[in-house]
Amino acid sequence: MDGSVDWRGMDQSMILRRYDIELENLDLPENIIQKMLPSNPVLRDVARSVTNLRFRDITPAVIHALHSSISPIRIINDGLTKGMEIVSTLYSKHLYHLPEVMMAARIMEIGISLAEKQLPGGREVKGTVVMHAAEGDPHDIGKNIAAVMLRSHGYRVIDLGKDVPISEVVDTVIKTKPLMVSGTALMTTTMMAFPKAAEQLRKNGIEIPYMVAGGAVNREFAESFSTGIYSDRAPNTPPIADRILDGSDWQTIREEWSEITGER
Ligand code: B12
Repeated sequence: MDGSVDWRGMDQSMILRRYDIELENLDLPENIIQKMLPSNPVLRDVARSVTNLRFRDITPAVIHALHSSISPIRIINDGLTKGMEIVSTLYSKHLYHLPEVMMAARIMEIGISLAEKQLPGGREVKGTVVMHAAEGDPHDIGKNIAAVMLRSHGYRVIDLGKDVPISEVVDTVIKTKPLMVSGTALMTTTMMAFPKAAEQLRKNGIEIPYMVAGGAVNREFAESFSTGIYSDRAPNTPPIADRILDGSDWQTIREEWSEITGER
């Protein structure tokens, strides 16, 4: 043997095959979408309008769902948010890219604004919640969904938007005296804004629960600073707010978290 390779017996088709597609993306987007779509056919159409980026289909799909007596909250949670969850999965698998994610988010928002109009309104306001995405963080899709959930459960939401300076959060809380404050971070570089804001509030004598949420944080982080509590999913937020309304402080919410949310 002189060290050279003998190509004669080799299957040439293997040489031209893209190993990255073979190894990393065995699944096509459509297969993943199919597997994750809700089983209810009406909600399936709603979710599919989001996953397949169909601006034209979202309004008829949501109207059809509303006419099929599916509650607006279920349309938002199990149709629109589910669709966006699938899109996030496709993004993490490098099958969708940011333009697709942005389009899907816009389609989801169109659907949410339609469904939201049918939510029972005119009820007495239970309490106020101040919401924001952390200073330096432009990700607000999850926060917007959580805000819809809270509004639909009778809470007044003061939404400060995204990339909100700590000083603005602190000033607003001092001025409006909410039941709780809720911050969202999807970037590990922004989440430290929460303990800082909570500390400044404590220096001003305010010890209301500081709920933190979003992909960058977890329960352990949330409970690592005084007043911090965690919410992992937007639909878990109203039950937590209800407990605070009933008089639970941040320590009690921590103790009862699993019981309130049904999660571990
Ligand atoms: C959409 C998106 C964007 C959009 C945001 C648009 C918007 N208005 O929000 C844009 C294009 C602006 C963006 C920009 C960037 N992004 Co980006 N983005 C995403 C993406 C693809 C999806 C996030 C999303 O909205 N998902 C849909 C929602 C519904 O899901 P969710 O946020 O997970 O929310 C659920 C829960 O977390 C929770 N939740 C979330 N928020 C809240 C709030 C409350 C109160 C509650 C109760 C629950 C809750 O409930 C939801 C479900 O119930 C993620 C990847 C991913 N797979 O998450 C990256 C991601 C978050 N981005 C990332 C990065 C790095 C960036 C950039 C820095 C990229 C760059 N190099 O330029 C820039 C930011 C630059 C800047 N500083 O301005 C990283 C963050 C990594 C990290 N750990 O720090 C991620 C994880 C992508 C990655 N894998 O690298 N991004």
